Amino acid sequence: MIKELNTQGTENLVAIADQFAQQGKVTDVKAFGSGNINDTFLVTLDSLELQHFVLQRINTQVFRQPQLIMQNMCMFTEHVRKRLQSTPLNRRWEVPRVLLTKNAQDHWKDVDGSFWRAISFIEGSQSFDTMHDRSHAQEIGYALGMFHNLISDLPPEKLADTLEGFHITPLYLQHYEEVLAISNVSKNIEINYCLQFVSDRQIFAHILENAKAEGKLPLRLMHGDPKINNVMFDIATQQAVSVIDLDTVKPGLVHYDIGDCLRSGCNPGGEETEKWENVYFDTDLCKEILAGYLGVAKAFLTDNDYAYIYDAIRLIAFELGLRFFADYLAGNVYFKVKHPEHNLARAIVQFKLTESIESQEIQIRKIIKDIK
Ligand code: GN1
Ligand code: MG
Repeated sequence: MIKELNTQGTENLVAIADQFAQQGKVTDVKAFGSGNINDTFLVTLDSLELQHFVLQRINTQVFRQPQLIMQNMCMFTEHVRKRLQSTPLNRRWEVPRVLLTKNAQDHWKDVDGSFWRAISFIEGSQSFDTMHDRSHAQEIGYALGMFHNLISDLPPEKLADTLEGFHITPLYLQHYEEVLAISNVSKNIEINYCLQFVSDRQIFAHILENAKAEGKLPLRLMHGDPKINNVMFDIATQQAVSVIDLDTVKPGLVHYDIGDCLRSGCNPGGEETEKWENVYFDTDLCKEILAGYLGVAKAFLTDNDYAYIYDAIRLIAFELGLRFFADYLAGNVYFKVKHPEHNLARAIVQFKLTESIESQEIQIRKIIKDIK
């Protein structure tokens, strides 16, 4: 997809960015971040009021109804903005804003049908792909907790489902079985490892969906993708100031988020490492993230919520591995890849991480119990 854009040329990107440039002139557009689905660019303007914004081409193969994303985003950012106005926090916290086109639309459709939208950039902030230290971990937890806290009073049914089946592990398992049945991939040690790994965890894949169906875990609004590099840090204070990447904010379980944040934040080598033998789940970081999270999220969590935190951590690491592996078998059609084996390598990282989580179950459950 990036390749296609390159052939479109920078000139074209500037023209697209210009649709959203209400003030000033676009002086630069460059690729931004490391997203696996959408194409993201940082746009620079020569205006004093607005120096940058984030321009994104939504992957409409994944997000079939991108207008729902914009609708959700406007709805919940407005809710949070009002809440922060009536009850200000005692530290910097920002919510990305949807920027309109010169024709007052929340997106712009290219001649080739591409769906473009613009979001404000959190000035003076940066994000990281791997965890630095314990205080970084606390801040990541705080960010997710604050995110949940600020939408905890918005009824889940107010937001549309922007990505059906997202984080429903049994559906990923079903998809995996389907692609496996028609895949002609030749087996090797790595592939056999993955096949066995998934096959050993068939029943466990249903744990959160069963708890949801039994009414043990309520449907709430969630972020959907609170991985470490979706938390923005103030460059000067090194405090978390925003959670970005809001396309999957929709009804779901907060456990998907807790699991995703921990599987991402407690993997010191990061999800792109190829040193599989070094992958481990860092329980010290886990403790810090949970402390940061509960510091702001305690008020809306029930006993059942705590009971499923360990399972959520294990499940979401496993689920992401399964998603990467299924996409590898399907020919890399969902996640962007840099080489044909990329999704296989990513899957192994998540499975090694899952193994490490499983081998530390007692310690992780104790951390959750002690912190409650
Ligand atoms: C995808 O595109 P990106 O990098 O923000 C994926 C997440 C995964 C993540 C793994 C909509 O997010 O679920 O956890 O890759 N997003 C979607 O890096 O599938
Ligand atoms: Mg994302």
